[in-house]
Amino acid sequence: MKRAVYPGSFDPITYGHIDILNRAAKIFDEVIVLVMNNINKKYFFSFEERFDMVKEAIKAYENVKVETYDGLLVEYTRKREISVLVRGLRAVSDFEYELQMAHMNKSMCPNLETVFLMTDSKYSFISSTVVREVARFGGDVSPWVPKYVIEAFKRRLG
Ligand code: COD
Repeated sequence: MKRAVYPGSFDPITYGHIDILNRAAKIFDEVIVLVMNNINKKYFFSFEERFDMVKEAIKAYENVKVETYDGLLVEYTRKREISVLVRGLRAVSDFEYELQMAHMNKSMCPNLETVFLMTDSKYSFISSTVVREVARFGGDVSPWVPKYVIEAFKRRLG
C-alpha cells in the first residue's frame, strides 16, 4: 500500500490545499494530512481549530486521514514508515523554499521522497495569509475557503 503524508499549517485550510489533497488522494492508496506547527509562524487559529477544519475537509474522502504532530516531520515519517511527502506548488515563488525543505528532509531521512503537485491555476493565488487578512477586514472569503472555515472565522472575529 502506497501511503503519503501531506503536511502543513492549514491556518486555515483553503480550496488550494484541498485541490492538492484531491490530487494526492487519486495517486496514493492512503493520504495522511498532517497538521503541524512551523516554529517561524505565529498562528491565527489554534492547533485544535486547524485540526477540526481539516477533519471537515477530509470527510469527502475514504482514503484520507488527518493527524497532528508537534515535532520534526522526518521523525514522524520514520516512526510511521512513510516514504512520500506531498507538497503543493502555486508558482515558481514557492519552489525555492520547497526545494530547500525537500533537500533538508532528504538529507535527514534518505528514504523520504518529496512529490510536488501543482494546483489548478484558479487556486494559484490563494494563500492562508491573504484569506486571513481579507477575513480580518470583514471581506468575503467564500470563493477561497469552505463554509466551516467561514464559521471558524466568525467564531474568532465575532
Ligand atoms: N494551492 C496549492 N498548494 C498550496 C496552496 C494553494 N493555494 N496554499 C498552500 N499550498 C501548499 C503549500 O505550498 C504547502 O506545500 C502546503 O500547501 C501546506 O502549506 P501551509 O502554508 O499550510 O504549511 P507550511 O508550508 O507552513 O508547512 C508547515 C510545516 C511545519 C509542515 C513546514 O514548515 C515543514 O515541513 N517544516 C519542516 C521542518 C519541521 O519538521 N518542522 C517541525 C517543527 S521543528
